[in-house]
Amino acid sequence: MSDADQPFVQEYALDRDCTTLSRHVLQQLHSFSAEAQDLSAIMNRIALAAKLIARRLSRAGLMEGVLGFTGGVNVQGESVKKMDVYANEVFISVFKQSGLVCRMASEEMEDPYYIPENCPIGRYTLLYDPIDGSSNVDINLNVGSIFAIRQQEGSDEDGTASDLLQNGRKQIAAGYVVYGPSTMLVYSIGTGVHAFVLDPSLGEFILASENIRVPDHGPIYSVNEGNFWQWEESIRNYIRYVHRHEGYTARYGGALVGDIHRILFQGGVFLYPGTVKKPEGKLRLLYESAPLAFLLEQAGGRASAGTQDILDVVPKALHARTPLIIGSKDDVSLVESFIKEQSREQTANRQPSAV
Ligand code: AHM
Ligand code: MG
Repeated sequence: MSDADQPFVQEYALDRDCTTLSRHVLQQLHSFSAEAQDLSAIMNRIALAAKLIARRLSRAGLMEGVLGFTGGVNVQGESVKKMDVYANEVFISVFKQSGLVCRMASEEMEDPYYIPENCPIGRYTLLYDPIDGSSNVDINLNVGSIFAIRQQEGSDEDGTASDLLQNGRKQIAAGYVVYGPSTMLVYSIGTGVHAFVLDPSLGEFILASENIRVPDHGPIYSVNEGNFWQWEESIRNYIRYVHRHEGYTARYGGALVGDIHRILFQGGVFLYPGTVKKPEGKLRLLYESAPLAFLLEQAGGRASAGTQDILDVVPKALHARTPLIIGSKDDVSLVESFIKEQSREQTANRQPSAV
């Protein structure tokens, strides 16, 4: 590079270093309206929660009382980890006094948390999974946080949060944080998908990739094949297809955020299908599947529950689960084609044969 190019390169690098998350949100919205300021402030608070969680995770093996189980079970009947509780409370404490949200609903709380009356109350609801893939925490592998923002609709005077039981197209922002070798925050406010890396020396999330597009097809299939014999025949047939064709490679980390992060950049499909005994699968619609579906659709990908787009699924309850097939659009459609084929066969078998 010639000397003449140097000032440009430096300026470019400096500009990039200055593109913080809150500035980026305002740039995306081309506005300083009250709503744009609120969204920017909300993302800033999520970033603060992520920094607190990342800090604790990075020293978890050196501190007392960070790793392992609490001994309790959550609303889903799953054993709760100490990090789940910590991260859930981190989100509450960064939002409680913010004046930005009126309620918060999380995978770890049976009912939504309502901002107390002595604190400023905002018009948004934060839905979140504070630590996703928490079985990875104790072995120092990647985990994530997932979040979505919805506007409160109606008064919610009875405190049932029934307006949250709407489809995922009601989300106005969604994203995740992946706590890996570096901490990355990926978000969308409906204007594409953008990734930020936490620069520990600045304590700021700095723009790393803008307008990320997931390839239409990719080599990765990501699924817990240990469940093979519990699945419907259609999913087994898809996996058999993948085994018999060249160009596929399996990757499964046991933590959704990391698995989807890989697919976002490299293409492919992540599946958590239902089983014959548990057709609704494992993943929660409001805290996991819908936020990630919003993000992948914004990146040009797809997310399906099998026969319906995830963003069209209306939850019956706050903690409702759905099967999830998400990633590159061609790969998601391929999985769906096996599901359609099975349902066609079942319908044909039910028809009385013509005499
Ligand atoms: P969690 O939110 O309780 O951690 O559960 C969700 C996690 C996902 O991150 C991951 O894809 C899946 O559960 C792994 O489940 P399994 O161990 O059944 O493959
Ligand atoms: Mg989870």
